[in-house]
Amino acid sequence: MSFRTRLCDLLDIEYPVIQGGMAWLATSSLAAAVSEAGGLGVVGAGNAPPEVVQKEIREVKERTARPFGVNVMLLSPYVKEVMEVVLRERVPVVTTGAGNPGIYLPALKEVGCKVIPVVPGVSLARRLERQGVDAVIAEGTESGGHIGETSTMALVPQVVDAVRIPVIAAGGIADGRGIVAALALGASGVQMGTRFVVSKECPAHPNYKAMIIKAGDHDTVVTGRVTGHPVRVIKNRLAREMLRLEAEGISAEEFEKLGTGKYPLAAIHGDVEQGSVLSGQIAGMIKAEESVANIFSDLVRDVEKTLKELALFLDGQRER
Ligand code: TUI
Repeated sequence: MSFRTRLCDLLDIEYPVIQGGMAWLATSSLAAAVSEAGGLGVVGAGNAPPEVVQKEIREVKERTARPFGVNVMLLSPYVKEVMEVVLRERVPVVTTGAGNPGIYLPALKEVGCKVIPVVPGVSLARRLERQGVDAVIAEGTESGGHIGETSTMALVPQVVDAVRIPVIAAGGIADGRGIVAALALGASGVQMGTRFVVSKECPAHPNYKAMIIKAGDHDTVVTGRVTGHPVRVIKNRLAREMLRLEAEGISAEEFEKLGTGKYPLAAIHGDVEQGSVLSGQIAGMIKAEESVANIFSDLVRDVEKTLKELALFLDGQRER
């Protein structure tokens, strides 16, 4: 079965599934596996220095001949240098997060790089379409990490109605039902993060993966609203402490000091109580670590099953 959309043609991929560019977690190993499975693998630059991003890009190129992307986190202190690496390495696709990539667009387009920014709302989507981006990712507040305010269910159809370029739905999607729901909202594809964190090819510490597997539907919280950059994480000792200090009126500067170094502490060193365990609300659905190839075969089977059930419903042969 195939469920090709215009996103597949745009990116030259088999399935309209993009992997989230998670800082520390979206390495060459994960990105190459996703691209090899027929989706778009993405290296997450996060706050990494340009030499590290360059090394990861070269490793992806060694592991797969298929298209891949780099996610540029626009609040990174190295954003300019990372963009230079992306241009030099002729990376086929750039996704961006945590800001407006407008000033980098002319240079990226000049080398033929496809640019797909994350947008938290309609106005930025419209503005970026006018500036020539190739697609947008409408990321709902269900997502892990730095988030906007609007839910995927409300955001995606509003962005779809506002632009003509393909819209990719993100936030709260981890299986075939979620993919079909996104297509029903008018999206041309999905971006998934949390499910790929719990894959064999993702280098997240085993404690990090175990925490997502153990999590239920109510186990994420949003910290850092005081900084203007809210982040969804699994509720652990650090998150509780952060929420308590925020309720007591901690300043943005003090909060940011408290957060420094907390992503790698959990993701790499496995301290999932004192570190930040970034995860989407869909964590409760993820039950086991799997290979990326298995995740893709499961997604494809599940999309087909869901579409068949909907067709039976339409024919009056199934109740809803
Ligand atoms: O970027 C993400 N998720 C992230 S980035 C990250 S590292 C970080 N940690 C703490 C604070 C800030 C960053 C961890 N997780 N997702 C994509 C995303 N982009 N979510 C929200 C946005 C966004 C928000 C505002 C995109 C554009 C935007 O526009 C503001 C403007 O300048 O118009």
